[in-house]
Amino acid sequence: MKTTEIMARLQAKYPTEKEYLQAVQEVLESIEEVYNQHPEFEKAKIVERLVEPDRIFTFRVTWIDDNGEVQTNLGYRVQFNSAIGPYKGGLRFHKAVTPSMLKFLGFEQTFKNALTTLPMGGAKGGSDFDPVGKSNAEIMRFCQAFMLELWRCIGPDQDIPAGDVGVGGREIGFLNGMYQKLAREYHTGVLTGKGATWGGSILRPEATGFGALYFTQHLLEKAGKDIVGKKVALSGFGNVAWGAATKARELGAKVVAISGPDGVCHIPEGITPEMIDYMLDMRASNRNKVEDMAVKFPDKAFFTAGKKAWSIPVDIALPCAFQNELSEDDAKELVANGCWCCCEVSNMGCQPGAIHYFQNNGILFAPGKAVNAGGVATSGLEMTQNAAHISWSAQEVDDKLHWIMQSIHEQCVKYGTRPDGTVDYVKGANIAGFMKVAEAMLEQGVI
Ligand code: 2IT
Repeated sequence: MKTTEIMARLQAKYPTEKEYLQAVQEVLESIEEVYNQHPEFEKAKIVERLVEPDRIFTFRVTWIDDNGEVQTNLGYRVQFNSAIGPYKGGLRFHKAVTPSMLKFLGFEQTFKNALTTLPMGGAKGGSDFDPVGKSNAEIMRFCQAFMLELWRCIGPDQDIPAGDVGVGGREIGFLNGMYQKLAREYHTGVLTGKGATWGGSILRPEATGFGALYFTQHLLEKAGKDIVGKKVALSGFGNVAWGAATKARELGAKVVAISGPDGVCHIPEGITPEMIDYMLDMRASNRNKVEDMAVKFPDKAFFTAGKKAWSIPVDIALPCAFQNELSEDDAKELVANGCWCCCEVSNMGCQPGAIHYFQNNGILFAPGKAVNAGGVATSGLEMTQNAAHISWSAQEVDDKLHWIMQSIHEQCVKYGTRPDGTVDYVKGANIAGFMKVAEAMLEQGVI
């Protein structure tokens, strides 16, 4: 297998699908050497099969807005790979959603889910529906219209969606309500991220952010460092950033910056529990403005328009918002200001130039598919509880999440340790995820 040859073919076939090509390139570069030591992979054309989704559903979603006007969006579900378990992955509602974006996310999800130790295949879905500025009633009507099509593609042993950008507990509630009505069966396990009173797992809302910080702790420990007292910048103020801020604070770090599409809030004394709670109100308002934090806490948070979280001097950067949100220039600015660690919490949050800059300058770096896997892992734990018709305590879920994040870290170390003893977490995560999926595909024949 030659990465350059496969990429040339994919580029010719999908010339406009930039995010998808970027995600595939990163994985192929990492696995090329190991792959070529396994002639049985080459014979079964594992890579050629693995880079294409199993299938993509595309559907029209029509709904009526608060002015009585008819609106039409596109909906998708990309079922990427089910070699190790049923399709599993989030739904993203964002105006920029395209098949390329969902293909990249489904591809990443396949390897991420393999790292969790749980039997889950990879999928992703969503819509170009823009939640910004929408009322609660509009969100509900859109979710119902979306599920009217999606429900035929999913099922508790087939494909289990969850939230992602623009889809949180409220949206999962509306989606689940419509699913139950259509299916006429109470399938508790068809969506994850459900409410605690109707089958949701305790700690699922916090899990992505908590897991990211547990992973960061292991990474720091391996490098002989400690998180206590360290300054942290994070981007976004959605569910993931909220969980990350909560756990970072609990572990003794100081979150001094959060950002949004409008700019950055500098919080010199560190984020407080009241401010962390307020992040949830900011997200639920659908205004998508981080400036609201500075308006609410004028003596603690200071807003600068048009700047990113990466302009604030910190020790640790945690991108928690969107793909490609951290550029090579941002990486240079962070490092020039003293940053020495970046753990990607968003999926593919760093541009390739940023990752190379971090790695070439001895900055500790770990990729999203390892760092943020605690979210989908806890979705897996929610599925287990649903299947057994039981509900675990917060302690039980947190213990399992801890163990899973430790195990993901160990897999990265196993496959990513360099001759000098440092760890290439990108390579480690990609090889570990790939080996599991590739072996499962091999054993199940050419299908
Ligand atoms: O990117 C992700 O891993 C998620 N959005 C969570 C997926 C899930 O099924 O919980």
